[in-house]
Amino acid sequence: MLTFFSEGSRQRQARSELHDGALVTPFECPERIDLVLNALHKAAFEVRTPSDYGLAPVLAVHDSSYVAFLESCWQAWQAAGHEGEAIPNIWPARTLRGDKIPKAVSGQLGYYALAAETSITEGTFAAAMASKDTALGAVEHTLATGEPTFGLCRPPGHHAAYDQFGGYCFFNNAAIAAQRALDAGKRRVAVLDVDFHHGNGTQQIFYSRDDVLFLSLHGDPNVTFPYYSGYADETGEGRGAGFNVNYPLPPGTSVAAWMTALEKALERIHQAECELIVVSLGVDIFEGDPISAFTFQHSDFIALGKRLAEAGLPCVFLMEGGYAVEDIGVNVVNVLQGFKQVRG
Ligand code: SP5
Ligand code: ZN
Repeated sequence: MLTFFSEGSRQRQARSELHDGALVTPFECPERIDLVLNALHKAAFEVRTPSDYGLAPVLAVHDSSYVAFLESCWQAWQAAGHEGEAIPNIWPARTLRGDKIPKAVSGQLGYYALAAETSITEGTFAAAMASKDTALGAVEHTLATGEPTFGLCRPPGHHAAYDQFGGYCFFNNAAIAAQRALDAGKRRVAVLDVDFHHGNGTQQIFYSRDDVLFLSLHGDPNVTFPYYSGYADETGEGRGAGFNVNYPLPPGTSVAAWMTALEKALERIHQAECELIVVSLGVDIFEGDPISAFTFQHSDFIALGKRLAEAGLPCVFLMEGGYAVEDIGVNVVNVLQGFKQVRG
């Protein structure tokens, strides 16, 4: 299975993440890339550099003012004389106005952010551009050949909504890839999100559409980030009614119970006659993940890859989360190896 990866992903080198009330070194760190690349090389996977696909595929799912904000934010933040990294500290929360986009960068940050852990820094926009190119390189190859692909996206994407960043995400790589597949002629695409956290951004982007079926298995939002999205009663609206499926699961959920939810998701994908699956592959479902609470062991990732292969559809795997850095390489490779064992 071919992997796509863009070196530009290294340009995000944030120093700070607001975590448990302190600024810490971000869990979503550049070292994640090399640990996955090393494991891929060891397993003899070929890694290819994607083309530059420009901004058009980003603007197909994101707001142009939001994209312009991401591009200019770091410069504006510095010009305003702020010393640290760009981190929001006020939002258009429920009792404030949501219809104003302030002039000051601090006001814009709150408008376009959905969480405060994710700083914007010098290379953030460039890395987000590289990450969506990785996703697009992967989906283009799958569309052209029918072969499965893996896109080693960094930064991840599934928390990024139409006009909001957060949860370490800026551009929604899975949404960009799914939209590209539709534009290339697929009639319906499934985005299957197995990251520990709910893919609120992907859900929001496609919530009123029936051409993308979004399904997510994740930690119960009552007790898990992003808290305000990911409940089972979020099922889509308008034409999209029935095309959004959430499987919130309690912390500590067994792999067997998780796999039962996966069976239901795959059944729904089959029933909806999806023609391609984009897998939002977060390996933060690993038991050793420092910020998550599911119980996957190394070998369970092989079983996951096998089961996805048995679904029989063209498959694009895109990297989302996974922060047990010493283990994320083997966990990713195990999914891909499991898939290969079934589909060659
Ligand atoms: C792509 C992705 O996996 N994003 C995750 C973003 C999570 N951000 C906030 C996490 C807060 C975790 N708090 C748990 C503390 C456990 N000790
Ligand atoms: Zn996650």
